[in-house]
Parts: sequence; structure tokens; C-alpha cells
Amino acid sequence: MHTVVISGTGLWKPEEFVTNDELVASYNAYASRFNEQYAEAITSGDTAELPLSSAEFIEKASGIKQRYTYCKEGILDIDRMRPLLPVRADDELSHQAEMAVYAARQAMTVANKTAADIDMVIVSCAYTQRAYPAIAIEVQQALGIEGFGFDMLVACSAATFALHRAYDAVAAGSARCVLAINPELTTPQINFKDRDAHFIFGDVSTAVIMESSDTCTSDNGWEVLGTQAVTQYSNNIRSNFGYLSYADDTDPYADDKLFHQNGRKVFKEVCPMAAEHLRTQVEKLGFSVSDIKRWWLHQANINMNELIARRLLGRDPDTNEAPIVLDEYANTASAGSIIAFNLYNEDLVSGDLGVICSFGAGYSIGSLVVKKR
Ligand code: CO8
Repeated sequence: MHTVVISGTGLWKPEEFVTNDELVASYNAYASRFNEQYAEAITSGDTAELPLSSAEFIEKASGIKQRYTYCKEGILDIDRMRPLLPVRADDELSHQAEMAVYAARQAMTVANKTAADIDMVIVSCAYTQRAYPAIAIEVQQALGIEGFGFDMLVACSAATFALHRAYDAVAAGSARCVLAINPELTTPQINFKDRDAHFIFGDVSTAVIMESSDTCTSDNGWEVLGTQAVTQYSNNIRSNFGYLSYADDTDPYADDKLFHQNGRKVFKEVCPMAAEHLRTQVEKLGFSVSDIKRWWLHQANINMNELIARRLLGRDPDTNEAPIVLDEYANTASAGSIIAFNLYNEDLVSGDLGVICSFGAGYSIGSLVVKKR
């Protein structure tokens, strides 16, 4: 078995962003127009009135202040309320591959790796923009990497589950060096007409290089001490988008085809699961929770992260003990814990322990215990 290390990460964010105030102004204009248009039906009880959204609620309930958008155009237009993405020809680099390449190049630079060093590419995220050819293979070609690549979908746990596959491959020797990328292009799957969900997600791309410690030349390497994953079926977070719409004659863009959830239930069910998962993983490796210097947790909701940290530690976490990136990035599906790791690891010293952990749809929870080299 090879000792496996994370030797570099990359983080790419779009230039454009949407603030809570902008988003709420757009949604409220849409809802007000709807309510006026259907006033009679609302009065007679045939149609439900659309409630208004509020920027104060969003920040208090989620910790989110803004979200990055790969394509802002169209999102705030109340006659559209979805991004207006330009179509790309088959021989052009696809949108998601482009996002992936930006983050991948950064991770490769930090890890001192060239394309020749890498022999496995995983693109893992909540959605891929097409079924095939795999985005990973397109990225592989764009970067000039030999070997093989494949795509994986595990919703919010896509990044950690991909790192588990990378870990297994490097540890077993079936790959020397793995590039795992999370081009989270979430905004095209958001129902911006749904007050409960319109504020949650943002676009971003993250990448991680994982390799054997024998080849690692990075001055910021993290040894992976263990991985742990669990899934438990739940319908509380769901998207029914898929190719069967063509055959079952349902509207491919209906509300149920977009992201929807019962957020309250998710909150209640996932927090204890995640806290228990983290404790058992740390203890299985012979450590105690107090040995962990940093928790790079999934970023869905600030109240969730604070509750999980409190359950684990038995007290409020100190500043930076469980860093939050939601204010700037919002929920970026699987990329959240990797953004937190990318932005908040350099102050730790050799021997320090940390945990990267995701939790979300499925339900799925994935974690890695890492030690600074
Ligand atoms: N503005 C004003 N008021 C609002 C709004 C709004 N936008 N939304 C809801 N309210 C109101 C409600 O109507 C309710 O009013 P009342 O009390 O009168 O009934 C009140 O505010 C409270 O509503 P909630 O109970 O729903 O509010 P919460 O405090 O529970 O907060 C959250 C809602 C923020 C959604 C919270 O429940 C949450 O974050 N839960 C966790 C959810 C979670 O982590 N989900 C994971 C999703 S991510 C994932 O798994 C990846 C999926 C794949 C990626 C998809 C990419 C698109």
C-alpha cells in the first residue's frame, strides 16, 4: 500500500455574482406580478398566492450573502429567471470542461505536476451537462493528460467520494497521480421562481491532486490517514431531471425536474448523522475529536455547520476551527468543503490533523482525515 497525499488544490470562481438584494428584488417583482395577474384565482382559492422573499431571512437562515454565477445574464430577468448560456459547438471546449480546466491548472501548479505526471482524471459534481463523452475525458484532452478519466455524480458528496476513489487507486498502485475536479455549474438547475430554493446555490470549480507520498514535491502536502463514506436513501433532496422525460412525455423543465428539497427535514436528519459520522471516523483512527485542529465541512447552511461542530466539540467552535465560506460562495454543491480546505489550511503546521467532510443529497456523507506533512 502506498501512503497517499493531497499535494495541491485549485479554486476557480466566476467573475460575476448575484447579491441577496438583487435576487430578492427580482423574485419579488416576479411574485408580485404573478399575484396581480392571478388575483381572482387567488381570492377564490384556486391558485396559491406567491409569498415574498427577504434578504434578511436568507442571510439569517443560511449565512449566504451572495453567490457566484457562471452566467448572470437571464437570472434576474423576470421573464426568464434562468441563465442565458451561449450554445457551444461540439468542437469547442464545453462550459463545464472550461470551469474544470481553470481549477485543475491551479491544483497542478501548487502540486508541481505536469500533465505527464497525471494518469487518472475524475470529474465529479452534482450534474454534468451531458451524459457522454465524459467531461473528464474532454478535460484530459484539453490538459494533454494520458491515461484515463471518468465522470461521477454524487450530489453534494461528489468531491469527497471522488477523493475516496482517488485514494483507493493511488494506495493500490493502479494510478500514480489523480486529478479530481468539481466543476459545480449549479445555477442552470435552480428554480429561481421558488422562494424556498432561489437563494441557495452558486457556481464554482475546485480541483485536488492526490498522489503517492514517494512522488510528492509540494511544500503543502497532506497525508490521507483514512476515508469513510455512508449513504442512506432519502427523497428530501431531489431533482428528477433526466433523459426519461423524452419517453414518458413529462415536461423536462417542470418544477420537479429542478432542485427541490424539504430543507427543514434535511437539517434535522443530516446534522446528527454527520456529527456521528465524523466522531466515529476520527475515533476509528485512534484519535479523539479534540485532536482535530480544523474541520473543513460541507457548506450548505451556517446553522447546520455550527450545530454539527457544537455536537462534536461540546462547545461553540473557535474562529477558523470550522471555517465558513457560505457568505461569499453560497452552497456550491460538492465543492464547499474543498473551497474551505483550499482557503483555510496554510496556517496549520506539520503534524496538525484536519477533516474534510461533505453531506447532502442521497443522503450521502463522505470524509477524509488528513495530516499536514
Ligand atoms: N424569504 C423569506 N421567508 C422565507 C423564505 C425566503 N426566501 N423561504 C422560506 N421562508 C419562510 C418560510 O415560509 C417559513 O415561514 P413560516 O414559519 O411562516 O412557515 C420560515 O421562513 C421558515 O422556513 P423554513 O423552516 O423552511 O426555514 P429554515 O430556517 O429551515 O431555513 C433552509 C431554510 C435555509 C433551506 C434550511 O432548512 C436549510 O438550509 N436546510 C438544510 C438543507 C440542506 O443542507 N440541503 C442540502 C442541499 S444541497 C445538496 O444536497 C446538493 C444537491 C445537489 C446540488 C444541486 C445544485 C442545484
